[in-house]
Amino acid sequence: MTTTSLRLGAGTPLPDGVLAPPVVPTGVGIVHLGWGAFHRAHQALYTQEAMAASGDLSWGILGDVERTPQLVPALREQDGRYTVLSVGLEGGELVEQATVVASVLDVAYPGDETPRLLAAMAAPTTHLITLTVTEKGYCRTGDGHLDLGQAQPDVDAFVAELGGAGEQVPAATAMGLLVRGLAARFLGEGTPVTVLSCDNMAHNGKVLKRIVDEFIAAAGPAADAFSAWLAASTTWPSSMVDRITPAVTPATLDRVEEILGARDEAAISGEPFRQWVIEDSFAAPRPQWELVGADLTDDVAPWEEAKLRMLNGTHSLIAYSGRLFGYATMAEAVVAPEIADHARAYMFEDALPSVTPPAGADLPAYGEGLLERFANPATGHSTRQVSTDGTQKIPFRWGGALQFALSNGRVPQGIAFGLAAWSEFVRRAVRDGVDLGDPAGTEALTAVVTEHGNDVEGVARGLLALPGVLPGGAGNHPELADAVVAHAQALAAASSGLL
Ligand code: CS2
Repeated sequence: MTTTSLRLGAGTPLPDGVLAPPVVPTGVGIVHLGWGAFHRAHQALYTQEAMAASGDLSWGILGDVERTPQLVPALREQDGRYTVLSVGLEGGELVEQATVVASVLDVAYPGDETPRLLAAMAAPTTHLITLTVTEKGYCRTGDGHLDLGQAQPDVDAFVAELGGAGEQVPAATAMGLLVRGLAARFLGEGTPVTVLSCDNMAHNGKVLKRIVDEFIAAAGPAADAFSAWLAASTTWPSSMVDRITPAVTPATLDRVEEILGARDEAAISGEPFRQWVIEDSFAAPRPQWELVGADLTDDVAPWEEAKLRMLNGTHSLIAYSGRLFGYATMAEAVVAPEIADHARAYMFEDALPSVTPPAGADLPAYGEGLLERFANPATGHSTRQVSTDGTQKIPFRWGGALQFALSNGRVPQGIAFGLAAWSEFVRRAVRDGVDLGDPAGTEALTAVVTEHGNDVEGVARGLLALPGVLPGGAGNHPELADAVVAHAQALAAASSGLL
């Protein structure tokens, strides 16, 4: 590791080969909720490039940092600059490209900066509120409705703020922060705004709007005028986002430091590939992302389906089975003899046939391309990272393909293997006291394993029956359940550990 006292900032000279920010925004046009690694490697980069391509510099980003407050002082010290390191392989050679990004003007932690975030969402110069708060940030109960247990303090603050009596207490949830920001906008100049979900969920815009509607309903008649404004002045497009972005490790930061000759505490790395398909339904101006490769379309659903079922669904299968067989990285696990055939069976026999092909897409080629991307060892993408939040991810990843197969009289063996790998992962994690990485599901998952102990079949059947994981009764389908149990028993016989 190199050590240098130099810190990345606006004035840092950048070595040859590092791409410097082509432009610097003149003001905040976007408030982004859930400012994390994925946003930094994806939307913030598209936005920088769109500003450069269009010459419209009004699209600076203010990021709400939900989970990593230490990044707030770090980014400020760096004048908002950070590095995206693209890592790929070409002809077996590592190819790296460092790009310094300047589209993020500032970040704020809602713990103590809720008033600032609310004011930014209310500002007429803000035209877009975007989100990557992850599936669990949508604050839903197992049956998909707003979890008032979590959201009630924000509902109370929302009612108080609408009545002009609020103290702008810290937001308890991302959903609360969003609705309270919209309320501040309504109470201010009330100019139209687009709310764009960039989370990995089917119909993410609709899911978000439904939760927001439930939040507003919980406030009762006090929110009637606000609701009317919302209906007239906001849109909620869906979008599909894609770029494999591994969690930052000390090694990532050290490598970026070597390349830059300066320390960057907010650096991240990602694969070279990226894709963004956005429903073209905006209530207000937006950056010209289409100039830099984003696809603005009337119908985003086919791409959402293809990506979630083929990419993310296969990812989850590889991650859970990878951890059972001791593979730390996705690249090792996807080609492992115990896993590769099951991943292909899932991808090509279960997921692909269930997808409505997006216009112009070649789905078999898309699937092969995904497997190649997963096998890129340069990213270091870990099975542990992808195995998190199973109860939140499984419904969107496996649910649709499962329903499709069962309604066609077929038991999907790839999905059955994936569910079995998840079940064995859960059983062994609880048995060994390993973190499930699924805060929203931990209580229910632990209860199933506690009830069935080391009984592989009992745990599998218990998990399949959990509400909210599999769509409408699919978990009780007798042949599916038998197939999952058979795979779980085979997995238990083949390996007993857990990485
Ligand atoms: C992954 C995704 O962690 C996960 O669950 O499946 O984050 C995946 O890498 C991205 O969706 C790729 O765009």
